[in-house]
Amino acid sequence: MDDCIFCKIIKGELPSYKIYEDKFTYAFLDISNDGNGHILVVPKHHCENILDAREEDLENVIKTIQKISKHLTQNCGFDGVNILNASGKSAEQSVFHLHFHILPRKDKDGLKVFPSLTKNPKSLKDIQKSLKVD
Ligand code: DGP
Repeated sequence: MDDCIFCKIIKGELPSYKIYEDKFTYAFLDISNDGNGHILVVPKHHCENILDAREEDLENVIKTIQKISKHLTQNCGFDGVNILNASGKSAEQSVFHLHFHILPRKDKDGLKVFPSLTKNPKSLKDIQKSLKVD
């Protein structure tokens, strides 16, 4: 995609701090420079988000996420990772090239990665009824 910033980063037309690359995926530091090393993992094949991604791209991306996560925990002194994705404007996606955020975590690092959500007044049974995949 000509006007996609992540496509430009993948092609080297825009600079990035590369963490990992293979034939199908690219991982680089998020420009926000927050947390303890905020990494983005993207497929090289352009798609907007999880809703239009090809299965093969999802497979390749999740494999890269695991590879980097193992590296972070086995070689870089981290104890765990958070994996986050926003798909769609309503989900606060801001760059429309599929990407997963990896946030390396240490025990008691004090990072607040998950927002605390308001309680849903509906019962779990009612929610199941409206959301279940048949
Ligand atoms: P999201 O809100 O989930 O769509 O995340 C988009 C992320 O992309 C956001 O954390 C900031 C990051 N980002 C935006 N533009 C650039 C850029 O030009 N370079 C890098 N490295 N990251 C970017």
